[in-house]
Amino acid sequence: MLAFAKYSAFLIVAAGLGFAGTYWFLNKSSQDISLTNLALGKPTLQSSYHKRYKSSPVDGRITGKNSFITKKENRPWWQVDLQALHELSQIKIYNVKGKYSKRAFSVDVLVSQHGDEWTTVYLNKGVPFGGKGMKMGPLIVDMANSEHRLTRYVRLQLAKKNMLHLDEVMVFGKNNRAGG
Ligand SMILES: [Ca+2]
Repeated sequence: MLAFAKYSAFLIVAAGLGFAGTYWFLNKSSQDISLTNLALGKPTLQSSYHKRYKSSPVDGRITGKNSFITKKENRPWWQVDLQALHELSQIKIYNVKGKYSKRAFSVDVLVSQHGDEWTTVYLNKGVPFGGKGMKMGPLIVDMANSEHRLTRYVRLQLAKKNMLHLDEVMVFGKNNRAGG
């Protein structure tokens, strides 16, 4: 009886360690995938330049200030080239602090595999969002369940005539080093 009890206890501990190990492994692998900011340091382009900034919206530094700004025009846009096809999980858009933050509320998100044909994957439709030092957090666009998550280019475009300016844009996903 004592031997059986010891054996049972051993099985329970072993199963517990097994579960903990599996949880740690799964958790670690999902973090590795979703926490890679694929936009970091990648080439960007925008529809026009109102002013040039030394800071960049893809340098990983969130300041609450503008890091790019277009001229006032119809449907201005900004885009980043991830330089290969990647499976995206999430796009995080940090607005600038102050009254001009509302300009970005009409932002749409478009994606393209080759930079020629674009598919709209998200319409923000005027919903307020913030960023560093603001009550509201950044705009988070879920891409993990999008049928268009495999992409190379990500474009942000206003639905209206205005100036497009933001602080930081992060594009998370599975890093496809082999390219595609
Ligand atoms: Ca920045």
